[in-house]
Amino acid sequence: MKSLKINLLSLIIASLFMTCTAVMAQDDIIWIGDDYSGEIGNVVEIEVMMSNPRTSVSDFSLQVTFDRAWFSYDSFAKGTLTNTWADFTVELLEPGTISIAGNDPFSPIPSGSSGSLVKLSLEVICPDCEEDDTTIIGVGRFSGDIDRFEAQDGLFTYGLPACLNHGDVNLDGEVTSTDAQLAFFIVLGTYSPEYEEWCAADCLGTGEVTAADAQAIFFVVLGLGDCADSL
Ligand SMILES: [Ca+2]
Ligand SMILES: [Ca+2]
Repeated sequence: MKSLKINLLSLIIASLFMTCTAVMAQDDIIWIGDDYSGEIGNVVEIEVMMSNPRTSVSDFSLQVTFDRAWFSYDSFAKGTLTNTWADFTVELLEPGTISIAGNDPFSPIPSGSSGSLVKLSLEVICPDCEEDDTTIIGVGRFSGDIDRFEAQDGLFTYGLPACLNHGDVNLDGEVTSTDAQLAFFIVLGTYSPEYEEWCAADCLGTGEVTAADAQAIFFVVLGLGDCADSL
């Protein structure tokens, strides 16, 4: 009986220890949102993401770097974490280096948040890139509240852009009954879609276009559902 108690006690201590180390293992980190891909002429939206379990952020600056032979900077949009910030600047310091800075003492990003700081649109410009060539999109030079955050770079692969399952089959910027109809034509084989159109028609993101996708797009039109990706 005594040994059972000791065993139980050591089990509890061990599980407490594991819980503590699991909590401690969560670091404040800023990273390039995804593995991206695209071809010449594509405009790719790069997201700079942040997870800050420990540190509240009301003031930061950072730099995003990329190969100037691959991309030219197009435009930016604020991220989900910064969209209410009035003081927010994005500046192309030189080709391949973008500086991003923001502060808002009145609406800090509370610790425990996770989301995007900024979205950068970069146009793929490299004429000599070949399928599956890769390049790094870097993030760093952190200062302000994020100066001790970890950084994690992103990878860009030259090739077909990401397959987005958003339901806008004719790629006109909105989901309407026309898109549902086009999806049906794809199912019936009476319309041969381009890559992006096919991806859009696979509203449910299952890897094939079926009548269920056309129906799902109708539900989006009626406001009764969503596709796998938002438009
Ligand atoms: Ca459409
Ligand atoms: Ca599908």
